[in-house]
Amino acid sequence: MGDKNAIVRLVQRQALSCLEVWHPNGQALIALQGAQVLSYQPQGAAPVIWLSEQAAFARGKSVRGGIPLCWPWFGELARNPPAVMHAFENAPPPLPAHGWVRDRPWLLDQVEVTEDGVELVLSYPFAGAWHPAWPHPVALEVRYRIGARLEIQLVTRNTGPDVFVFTQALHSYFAVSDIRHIEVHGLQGCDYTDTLQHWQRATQAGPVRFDGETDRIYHQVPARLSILDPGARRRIWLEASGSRSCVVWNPWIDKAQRLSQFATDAWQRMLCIETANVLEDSIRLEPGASHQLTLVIGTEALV
Ligand code: TA6
Repeated sequence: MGDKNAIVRLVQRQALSCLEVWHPNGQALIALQGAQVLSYQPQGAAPVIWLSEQAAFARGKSVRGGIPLCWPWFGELARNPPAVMHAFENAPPPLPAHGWVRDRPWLLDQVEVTEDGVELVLSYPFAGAWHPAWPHPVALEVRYRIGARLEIQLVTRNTGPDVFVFTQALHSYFAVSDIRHIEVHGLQGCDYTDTLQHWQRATQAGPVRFDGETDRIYHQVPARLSILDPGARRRIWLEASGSRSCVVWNPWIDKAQRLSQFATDAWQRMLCIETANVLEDSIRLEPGASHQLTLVIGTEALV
């Protein structure tokens, strides 16, 4: 028996058809393009997921903010392990950053309303859809559960006869009061690859604090991370499974000027913590096997 007050309706945001989800426990907006969460907030709370004030809801371009789904590679393809790049050696360049499914149409397969929240299932329609000459049959599905928390499950299933290797990320943009006054907890002691320091390795000492452009890939990360935000008097926590990497990114002042759909001061109000499997944490999927990347996002007040 679902909650009779819940609403799931199709709305238009400029060129994009989106699912507006309202449940007594939480609300969200999800674009069918990229199956991209654009906004999420628990009932009565401030937005947890950041959406650019200059967001463009245009076909063929992921909306700045929300939770873009990066698959079957993260970042620049050329920076991926050879086994990932190899699959695309016959694909005509240029290939987009973060894979190709985040800005293409997905299908809505299932809607279920329960007392706790609304569950949506969307899938990428490989049959007949464009993809850059990737030779492997695969099924790709995302499950969202919107309620007092936001639960995400990205499932990749190898439906073909050959093994393949992929990388991936839930590219989550979080809303923060001021990037200069928050900390990320849980990464202390983890090794990371600093993409701004010639991809050199380093080790995180203490909480992550921000005083400049930050673009790091952390490895062997724990399941639970959190953003401590005294200015918002809250902690945002992330509980992941099926993920061994985490990307922490803030563009700061200069890069913010070069980003599309991004106000010059927006760097102060956002932080990406991306639940991922990248670089040495790429996933090797045997024929018939599935991989599930799961993330639960919640908040708690700072007393
Ligand atoms: O995840 C961090 C990152 O790779 C940054 O280097 C920056 O490029 C960001 O993703 C946004 O990428 P996009 O293609 O969405 O502008």
